[in-house]
Amino acid sequence: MNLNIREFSSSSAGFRSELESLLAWDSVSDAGVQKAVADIVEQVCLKGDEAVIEFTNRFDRRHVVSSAELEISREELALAKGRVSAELVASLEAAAKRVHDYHERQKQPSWQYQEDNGTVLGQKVTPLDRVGVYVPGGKAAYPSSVLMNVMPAKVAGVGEIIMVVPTPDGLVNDIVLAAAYIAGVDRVFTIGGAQAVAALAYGTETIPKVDKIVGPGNIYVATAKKMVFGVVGIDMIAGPSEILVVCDGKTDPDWIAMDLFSQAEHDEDAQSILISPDLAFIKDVKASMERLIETQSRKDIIKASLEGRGAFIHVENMDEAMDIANVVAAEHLELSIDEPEKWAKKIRHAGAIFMGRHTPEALGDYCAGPNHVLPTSGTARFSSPLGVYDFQKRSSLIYCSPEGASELAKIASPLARGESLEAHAMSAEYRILKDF
Ligand code: HSO
Ligand code: ZN
Repeated sequence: MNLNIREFSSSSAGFRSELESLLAWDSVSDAGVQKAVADIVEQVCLKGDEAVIEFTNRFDRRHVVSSAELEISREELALAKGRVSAELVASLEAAAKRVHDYHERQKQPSWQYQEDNGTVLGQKVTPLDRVGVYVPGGKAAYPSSVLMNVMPAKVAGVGEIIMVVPTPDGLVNDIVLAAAYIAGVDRVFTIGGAQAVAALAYGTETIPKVDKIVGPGNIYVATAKKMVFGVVGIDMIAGPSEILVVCDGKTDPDWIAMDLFSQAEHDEDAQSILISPDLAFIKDVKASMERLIETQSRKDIIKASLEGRGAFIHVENMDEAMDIANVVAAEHLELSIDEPEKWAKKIRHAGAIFMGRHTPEALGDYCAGPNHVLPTSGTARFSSPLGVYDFQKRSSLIYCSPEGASELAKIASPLARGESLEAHAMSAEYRILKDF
């Protein structure tokens, strides 16, 4: 199949603007969607279960009469797991363990230190009480994402994890439920869309109110999450998936072609880019792609993604490749090159860095251990993978000894008076020791 993929070179005059237009992503929020979501959120907030049931029956074509029908028990999750093949269950369990072990290392302890006069200062780390995990239904229902969202919350010690997953026409996805069981989700409700987000944010008679909502979703879910932010915490709002492969031309072109496909197959808006200093290699990869795409069950999505947002970029050398990679700040960066550790030192912006020819993104998506929920659309410049730290919060700790308070009060008093805040000043001054 002929593929019409954008190709350009860093030495061409219009390179910067070409790169800019390649990376441009318009996440326009539709006024119609905003209005519809605002209405759903308001109804759920006002009417609770009644509204949740009404929207669920309408949007998911269900016939729920009582809110009790919305919950899937742990026993039912175990039954769903029993319907999944032993091989797949073993892989889910192995992946869960690896993701768990990786995230264990992210745990941040509380800390404190004591000053000479006895004053103690520190930071106390506390897991969130209750978290909601949104799991999409339909096309983007990924059991691996259940593991990636739930495991860090588990490791953080979150008190209760509530999962919501829509079941259009009442059809449940056994693999998603098996993943929920294995990950240790506490309660599962078969609701989705903006109504599920609103129910988690405000709580209903049946759905417990949570402190933070994480997990991917369609435009309605993303809009609802933005709308309830402030009432609850939310994770990032993810854009389409991206992969940037840097290859020196010495990896099998079929491997690189398939790595690029692995992101492109997610959806038409996904972005796959190859950077190489070897023009002949770029041609080889293109030929591999044109041959291999015929074998792909999702070839229409792959083609649309590659032709819409994919690119081949020819560079002069590896230093230039790294500079461009830092500008792209890709969600996934593959360094399919010699001495990947050396070059990775030059990378400042990427959600995840996959080092070497034997480290395809797909292994990270499922089971290497690091999280696959990563910053997209260049946001790796300022944000990080989903992690244990997203499910922990921090409180400052201050204990003043009498001597310590006296010393601090002498600093605070002039500052308070400088701000014309007399009560502050006096509150501090009361602590000044007379004979100190
Ligand atoms: N690559 C996706 C995650 C995923 N891949 C789930 C397969 N399943 C995140 O960008
Ligand atoms: Zn993926």
